[in-house]
Amino acid sequence: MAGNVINKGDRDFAPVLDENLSPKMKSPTILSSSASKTGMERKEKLNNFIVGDLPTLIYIPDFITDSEQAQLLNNIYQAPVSKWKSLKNRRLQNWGGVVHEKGLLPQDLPPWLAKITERIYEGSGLFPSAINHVLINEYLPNQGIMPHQDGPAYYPVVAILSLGSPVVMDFTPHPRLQSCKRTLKENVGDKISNRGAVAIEANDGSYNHCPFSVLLIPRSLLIFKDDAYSDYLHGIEDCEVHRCDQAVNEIEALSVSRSGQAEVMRSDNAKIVSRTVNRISLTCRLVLNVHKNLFKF
Ligand SMILES: O=C(O)CCC(=O)C(=O)O
Repeated sequence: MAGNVINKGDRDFAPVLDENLSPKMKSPTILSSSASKTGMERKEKLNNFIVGDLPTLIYIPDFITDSEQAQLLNNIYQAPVSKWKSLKNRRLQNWGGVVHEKGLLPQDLPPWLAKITERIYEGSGLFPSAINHVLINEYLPNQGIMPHQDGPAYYPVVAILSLGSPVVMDFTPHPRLQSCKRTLKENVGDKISNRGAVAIEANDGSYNHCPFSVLLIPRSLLIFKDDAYSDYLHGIEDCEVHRCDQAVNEIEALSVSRSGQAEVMRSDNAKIVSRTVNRISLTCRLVLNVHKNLFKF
C-alpha cells in the first residue's frame, strides 16, 4: 500500500524537475532507452509523493517558491477584468481556449503560464503531451466548489497548483461506487469541514471507496489521475474554517519546513486551518482533441 510515505527517501522534487528536459521526453511513446531509464527514475521520485491509500494521488509541497507564487499572482491580477468570469461561488479565468464537448478550440497559453505548465508536464511525466488548458479559480475565504468530476474532454490527469490561502479538498466516491459503511467522525462545529480520510481494506485486499480529504498548502502541487480521477468527485466546502487533521497528507503538508504557509489552530479536539485570504488555484489539464477550426468538429 502506498499510503503515508513521509520518510520515504528523497522527497525533494527539484531534481525531478531539473533533469530529463530533453525534447525526447515530450512524448512517452518516443522515449529512447536512456530516456526510459530517466523516465523510470522520475516515476520513482514521483512515487515518493504519493499520499493516502490511492496510488494515484500525489501531493508535492513547495512545488514553487515564494517569489514564483508572487509572480504568478501578479500576472493573474494583471489580466483585464473582462478575463474574469464570475460564477455564483467563485470567479475564474479560462486560458488555453474553449473546451467543447468534442475538444478544444485552442489558444496559446501566455508565456508566464506556459512556463509553469511546461514544468509540471516535464517534471511529472504523467501527461502524454503538453498541458494545453488552465483554469484559474479565485475563492474568497467563504467560497468553495461543489463536488464534481471533470468533464470527458480532458485527459484523466489533473494538476492543481495552490496559491494564497490553504484549503482542504474533499474527495467523495462517485455515487455509483459508494460502498463504504464507515461513518465520518462527528462535526466539531457547524462551520468546520470534517471529511474522513480513510480507506478500508476489504477482505479480498481491494479497497472500498471511502471519502478522504487533502490539505492544500499554498505553493503545493496536487496531481490526481486514474482511480482518484474517475472514481471520486472533488470539491471544497464553502466555509472559512476547514478541519485538516483527517487529511491524508496532514503530516506532509504541515511539516516544519512548510510552517508559515498555513496557520493551524485547535478547535475542541480538531485541528483547523483558517482561510483568512483568498485562494487562487491553477487547474492544469490536457485536452487531447484539439480543433483548429470550429467547422471541422
Ligand atoms: O480550485 C481547485 O483546487 C479545484 C478546481 C476544480 O476542481 C476545477 O476547476 O474543476
